[in-house]
Amino acid sequence: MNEIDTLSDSLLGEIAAAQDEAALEQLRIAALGKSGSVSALLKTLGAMTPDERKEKGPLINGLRDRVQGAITERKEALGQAALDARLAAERIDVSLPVREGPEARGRIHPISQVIDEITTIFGDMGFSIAEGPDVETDDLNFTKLNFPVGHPAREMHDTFFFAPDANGERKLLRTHTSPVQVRTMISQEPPIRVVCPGRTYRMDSDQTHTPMFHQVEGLVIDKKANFGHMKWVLEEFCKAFFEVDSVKMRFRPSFFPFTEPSAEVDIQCSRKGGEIRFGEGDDWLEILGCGMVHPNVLRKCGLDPDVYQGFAWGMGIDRIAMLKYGMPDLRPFFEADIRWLSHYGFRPLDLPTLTGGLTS
Ligand code: 2NL
Repeated sequence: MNEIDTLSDSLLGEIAAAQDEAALEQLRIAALGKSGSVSALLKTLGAMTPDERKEKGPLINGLRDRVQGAITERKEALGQAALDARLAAERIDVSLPVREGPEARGRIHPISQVIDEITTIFGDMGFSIAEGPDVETDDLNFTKLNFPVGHPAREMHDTFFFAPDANGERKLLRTHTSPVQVRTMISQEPPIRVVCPGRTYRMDSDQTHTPMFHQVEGLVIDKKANFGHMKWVLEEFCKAFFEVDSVKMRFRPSFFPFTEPSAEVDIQCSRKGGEIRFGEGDDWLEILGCGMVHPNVLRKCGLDPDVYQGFAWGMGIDRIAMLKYGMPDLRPFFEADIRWLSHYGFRPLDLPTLTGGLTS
């Protein structure tokens, strides 16, 4: 075998064995570079006789072309192999389940859930939902609701008052959601059917009371709205909320400054082995207060009591949430403990509906 064939075989073998582009570049320099082995052969052509050159020229040039071609080919093959490896390594199986996002992991607080349930039930009965500010005036929280001057609820030790402002007005944290209904009566023409959920505040703190708590109140004003209508509305509410077909209710006479007559309402329940059930048994549980709106309240809110009458009720949300969902202690409600919330919380996309079940 001559010198050219030997060099050709060894170069082509090395090129075919090169494992990456860097090795290939080294080989190219060693063969075709300025002082490369093929370049050295090409330089010998100058010193040859014309006959010798005619014979060796095509052989040496052919070698150069073969080496150059082999390098290009190997480079392409290495590039393709690298791409195949990357495609295989970065392949994504789109059929795998996605990781749960916050919308699946998050939980709705039981109080928010109960407010959603209550507003869904009353919304279905044709009520509007209204909200108002937590910081209220003495007038909207007490005076318009027929609280006499000197009523104990107006005392500093029951109500959170702010320092008087430049005009001497003393704002307060609302002690009930009634000011929202007062605002509704002042700003809207009857008929009124409104439900007002929200935060309320009283200076009370022990095992069963927190200084901030939640209430929902309802108000109906029309020309002939009466106590019988109120009983029906409240009974339908209790059946829907406690998810039972029938429930006995007991209306006991009571007193509120803003209603006359007034009643406290108990619902039938059974208590066995620490478990409470509604719509059965012969125990009673107090769940709300209600009454016919006092004529003084109507008058103070710009309504003529000889034309309009109505009824109202109020209940605490925190306690009925505890009862409905079997939560033994009120305090964790406001501790923002993620472990408690993932146990007692509700899935964010399972919204309460009357047709699909409030808590399906
Ligand atoms: C209770 C009792 C009640 C009302 C709230 C009300 C509101 C207006 C006029 C008349 Cl604007 N009444 N609200 C009426 C009766 C009872 O709440 O035990 N709440 C926890």
